[in-house]
Amino acid sequence: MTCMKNIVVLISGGGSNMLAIARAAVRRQWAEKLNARIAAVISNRPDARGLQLSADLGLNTQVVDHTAFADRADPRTAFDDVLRQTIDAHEPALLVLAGFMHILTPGFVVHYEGRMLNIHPSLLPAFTGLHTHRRAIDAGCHFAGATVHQMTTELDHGPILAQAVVPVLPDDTADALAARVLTQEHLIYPQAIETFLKSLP
Ligand code: NHR
Ligand code: GAR
Repeated sequence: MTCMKNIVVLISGGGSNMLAIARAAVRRQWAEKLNARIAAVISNRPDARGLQLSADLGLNTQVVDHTAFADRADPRTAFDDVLRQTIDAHEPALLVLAGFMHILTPGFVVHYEGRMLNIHPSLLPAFTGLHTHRRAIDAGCHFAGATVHQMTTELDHGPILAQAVVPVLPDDTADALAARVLTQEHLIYPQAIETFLKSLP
């Protein structure tokens, strides 16, 4: 179909959010009801477990390895240029970051502004950046969670589309908290994407 809304998913690791999104696409009939499909899953790490998961689902997978650009004068821009070309070959209506761990340049973000979502494992605006679960425990937070937001050029900022809250338990470890948050991510991210798809022209 010519006007299919293509979704491109960026991953770096386990790919459990990608899997939740792919399952929702089938279960909720995004192709039939929203004219939307996952056109490709792209990883910046060749060893990402999510790549195999994606391939097992029959999804189109690609790798753009950021370490291959290390010797360039401007490695981040060089990587982003190739990543952008790889993504744009799919003419995406929506770009979804799902555990993508590589910071993107402002030029890249501007190119996709208004059609790029991220899930961040904290209750934004608290704990932008990395090691969010360790930091929430160390700060004595009683609650933690995850946030789906539109991306802007400011790291881990942008309009919030969905949040989920989980308790921080006594003697929690960062891993235990991360696992608790992740189960909620799998619920809110597909839902937020579906709502966002419905809002697209
Ligand atoms: N890029 C821009 N420009 N803006 C954002 O808001 C972004 C982004 C790229 C990724 C996801 C983000 C998160 O949800 C994300 C948001 C990676 C880092 C990071 O420091 C920070 C935030 C996020 C993702 N990455 C290191 C880097 O130097 C590498 C860390 C690693 O490989 O383990 O790129 O949390
Ligand atoms: C998720 O918890 C996601 O929120 C987080 O990484 C995990 C990826 O899991 N994202 C970040 O930390 C971004 N910096 P997954 O690969 O199994 O979806």
